[in-house]
Amino acid sequence: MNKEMRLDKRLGIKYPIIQGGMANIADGAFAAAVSNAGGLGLIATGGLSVERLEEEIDKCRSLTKNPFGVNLMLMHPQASEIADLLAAKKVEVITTGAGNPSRFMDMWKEAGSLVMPVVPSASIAKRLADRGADYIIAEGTESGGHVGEMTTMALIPQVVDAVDIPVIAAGGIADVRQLLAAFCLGAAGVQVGTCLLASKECPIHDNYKQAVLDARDNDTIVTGRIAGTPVRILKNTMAREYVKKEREGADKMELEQYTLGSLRKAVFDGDTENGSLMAGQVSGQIREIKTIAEILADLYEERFGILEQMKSFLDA
Ligand code: TUI
Repeated sequence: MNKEMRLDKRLGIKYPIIQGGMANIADGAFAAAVSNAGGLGLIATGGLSVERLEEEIDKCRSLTKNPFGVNLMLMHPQASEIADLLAAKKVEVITTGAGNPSRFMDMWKEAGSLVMPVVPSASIAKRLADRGADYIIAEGTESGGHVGEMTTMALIPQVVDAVDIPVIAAGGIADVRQLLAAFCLGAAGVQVGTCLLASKECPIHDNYKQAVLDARDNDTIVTGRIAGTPVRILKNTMAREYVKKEREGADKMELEQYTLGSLRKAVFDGDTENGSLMAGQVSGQIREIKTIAEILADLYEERFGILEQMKSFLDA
């Protein structure tokens, strides 16, 4: 692979690691903490007004000299206004999720931003690469939050083969083994979210962090697979009720009762039974709270030991 394509080389940052969007969680201070630790921090727009977002961008700029970005959640009711703001503020990196960002891409590129849509399939990746994306972030269904159907293992090589631009792997990556596996699949970098929930700097309620630490491999569930918007969260009372009602054929309005404001309940109130605790399948391998700097170093600096073990594959 062309080295310049690698995320860390392209951006001049320490690690080829980008932080996932994380609505209602990743504010300016958190994104700056990730960027200061050597990754690419992102401010999440989900749950923020345009005015609050502008404040968070200014705050992030005041807290770090390193590159950072903004993730535009395209289901945001003010997505167009936010898109304009990102161009006006000349945000260095723009990632998008939960929809098609085509209508904004020319404007962002003219503003000099690097555009990195998050996608769940090779066909959508190809469409957005042809439209002028700089990187594709291909996200497997192992992720927390809004997910597609494809697993990271099956998705990444197919996206790499479908596009001529570098691909960042997301979904199911929380330690160095998974990071190296993503590079073996052809990725130019990785995106992580769940492992950063268990950081000292993460502003979520302690109950949410504890729930991630307590989770075992099979403790996430996808709500909304039938009703429309699939979202992976930790199993709790709300999730079980939701999926039960969904199976019984409840309509969207009835289901919304369970989800309305539920992410905020988890993040701010620490309500682990009725809140929506978005988290990925890697929750089961996360055992302790660390600093962001420790999490990123553990993800990357340990790679030599694993590669040493892999050398047996080079033997005749
Ligand atoms: O967007 C995410 N993850 C998210 S967004 C979010 S906030 C939210 N909360 C409740 C309900 C819905 C959203 C929490 N987690 N990941 C990236 C992602 N993008 N996953 C799937 C997609 C996606 C889906 C369809 C991207 C493009 C797309 O294109 C559709 C089209 O027609 O082009």
